[in-house]
Amino acid sequence: MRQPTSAALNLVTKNVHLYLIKPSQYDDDGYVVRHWRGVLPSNTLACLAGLTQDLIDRKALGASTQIKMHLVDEAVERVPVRRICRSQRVPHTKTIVCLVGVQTNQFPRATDLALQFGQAGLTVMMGGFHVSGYLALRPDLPAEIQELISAGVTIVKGEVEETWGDLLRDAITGKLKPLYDFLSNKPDLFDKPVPLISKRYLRRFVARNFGTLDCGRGCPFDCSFCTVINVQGRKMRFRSAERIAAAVRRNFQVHGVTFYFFTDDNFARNRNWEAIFDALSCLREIENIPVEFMMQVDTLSWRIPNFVEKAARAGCQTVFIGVESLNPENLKAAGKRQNRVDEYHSLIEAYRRLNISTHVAYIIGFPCDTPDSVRQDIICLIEQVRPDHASFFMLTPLPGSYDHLRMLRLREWMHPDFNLYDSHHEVTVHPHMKNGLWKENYVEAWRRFYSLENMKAVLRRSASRAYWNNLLRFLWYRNSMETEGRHPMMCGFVRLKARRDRRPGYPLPTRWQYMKVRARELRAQLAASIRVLLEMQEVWLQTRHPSAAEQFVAEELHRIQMAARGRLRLADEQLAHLRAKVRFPALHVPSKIQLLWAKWYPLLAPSRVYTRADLDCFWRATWQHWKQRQWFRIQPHRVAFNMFRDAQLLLMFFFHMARAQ
Ligand code: B12
Ligand code: SF4
Repeated sequence: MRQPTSAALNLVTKNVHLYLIKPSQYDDDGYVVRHWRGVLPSNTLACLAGLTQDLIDRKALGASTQIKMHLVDEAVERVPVRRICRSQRVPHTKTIVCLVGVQTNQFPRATDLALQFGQAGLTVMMGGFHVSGYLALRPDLPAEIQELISAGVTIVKGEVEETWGDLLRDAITGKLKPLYDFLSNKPDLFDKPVPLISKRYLRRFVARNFGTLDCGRGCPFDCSFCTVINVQGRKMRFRSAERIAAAVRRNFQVHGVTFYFFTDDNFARNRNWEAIFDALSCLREIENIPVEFMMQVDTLSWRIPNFVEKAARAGCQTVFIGVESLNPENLKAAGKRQNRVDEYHSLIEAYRRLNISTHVAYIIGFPCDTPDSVRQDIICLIEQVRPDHASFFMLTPLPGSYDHLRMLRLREWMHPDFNLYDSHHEVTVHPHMKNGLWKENYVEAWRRFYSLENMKAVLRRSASRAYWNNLLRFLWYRNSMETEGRHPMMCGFVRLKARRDRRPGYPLPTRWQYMKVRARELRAQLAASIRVLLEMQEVWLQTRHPSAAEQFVAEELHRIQMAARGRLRLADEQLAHLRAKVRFPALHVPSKIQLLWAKWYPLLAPSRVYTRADLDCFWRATWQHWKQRQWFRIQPHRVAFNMFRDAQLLLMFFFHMARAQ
């Protein structure tokens, strides 16, 4: 990396506000998508924050240049456009805005932001997979990119671990070029600064102990729908195990982070996997740092000697696997030759045996898919392959993938609006699923997989370590689909909208119009969220694993009942509890009176409730009476009683959920 050369410029610019902004996407009504709480923090933000902090610590941009870094993730907070534009008005201050990690579906929003900042005279740069992939396979400059460059926005192609300092120096001195191309110069990651966790940023997410880290980049395979190979390359690069372990240790001690999403596209092909797993195992076993993680792997990973065993020992909680399709013809067409459909079940079992949850990625819309074949394949996925979770995607020709290049060359129709390239919209014409049938089948796949029956089946076969992890993911996924109809990976909790954050070209509603629509939406979303919560509570009641003491009491009761030839007296039940007390001293032994009451009032023994069906039935009937104005049929004492029971069950649900975290 070049050393600081421009001492003179520091006399002019003393303070630099560096805004790293991860843009969001517009929804189908043109509003910016934002949530009160997100689920997955952005790794690109963390990566660039790590690189910047390293420059600051080393004073690599000159001793007198003060860099103030601001992280803004538009998925969970509003971009303070006016404040950012004003920040440069202070003398000797420069504001640099970086639109980071811009994916194709975020490109239209990123463009609108870039143009606003550019008009205010700020220095603006944009990077990420869209620009890198779009320009990787095309010799020409597409019109959208040309427009940005003409507006003074600098476009950065490729990864910047070795060039971030140079870029910032050019930005501070006003010498930025219109386009930087680092694609052919991929950085070695081994000893580069690791992604930096920010506590302030994590506060905007559901789980504050959640961090991200990319332990390596690249993938040796050849899938035609994937952009990774054309941007990060086929040659695997990786970080040192010692640096990863040091970051995990520090993040635990300073921020309490214990769970990671290792964002590598294919951890199994990271040549350093064994050293990384060993280092994590040491942290867990010797330093008592309870680190856990999820990672992405390929379908052959389970065959790598010791891989699954070492992953489990290192704290792997979930693997995300690209099975993509159950139809071998589809896999062949997509160049995914490494996937063997007949081995999928063994693959899932290999991980499940060691209590690692399995989450498969499944694409709908390959050339051989038809409505019938998709339906059959999803049933087969649920009944025979039996993964714990599935994420469905609509096949999308992402710029930077061979699919996109082929369609461009053949001049096939692709939707001109990149905002829709989120694998959740139809952006091409499918030969066998026209007129909305493709989306219908895609939505049906989600519904079928996340049906109450399948969720219960998954939870019943989950080991207790994986149980709450699986249940919470179900809650997140169902909530995303039922409340907003959005892809869970692009959704958080409680949708927020700002009246003015609307896509250019959409009318700006008056305050009154906006409030009316929002009130309706919020009411519908609240109702959907409550429905999902109650459904998940029922799933939990029907599948929850009894504690060791509960199990013991049940077995004792059964034994006594058998001995008494089917007659069970209250005294027998108390005897079972007393025996359990000998083995589990902390167990509360109910008195005879309590047991008697508990027989009639589940209220006094909520742990014996295994369904909320009677409650649901009562509330449905009460609601009917209310609607038909038959108020005399509503019994206030029963309403109060059942409200109390409901509150008690809900508390118990939350209590168990919190205890599992
Ligand atoms: C992790 C991940 C996610 C996570 C994101 C959360 C997280 N924890 O980060 C989740 C699961 C939510 C996700 C969701 C989706 N993802 Co995703 N995801 C990834 C993945 C595997 C890793 C991202 C990452 O951390 N990369 C490492 C960072 C450091 O790389 P980077 O972003 O490219 O940044 C480097 C450079 O580009 C550069 N840079 C970036 N920005 C800037 C800015 C400036 C100014 C400069 C100078 C440099 C610069 O510097 C960085 C360091 O070198 C990538 C694949 C990949 N290998 O990157 C896919 C990927 C980004 N995802 C992709 C897609 C399509 C999606 C979804 C649409 C799929 C879906 N329907 O769910 C959604 C969209 C979500 C959204 N709206 O953001 C595509 C994007 C392709 C495209 N052209 O848009 C990718 C490339 C995967 C693929 N197979 O093609 N994803
Ligand atoms: S295995 Fe995954 S990361 Fe690798 S090329 Fe295929 S889709 Fe992309």
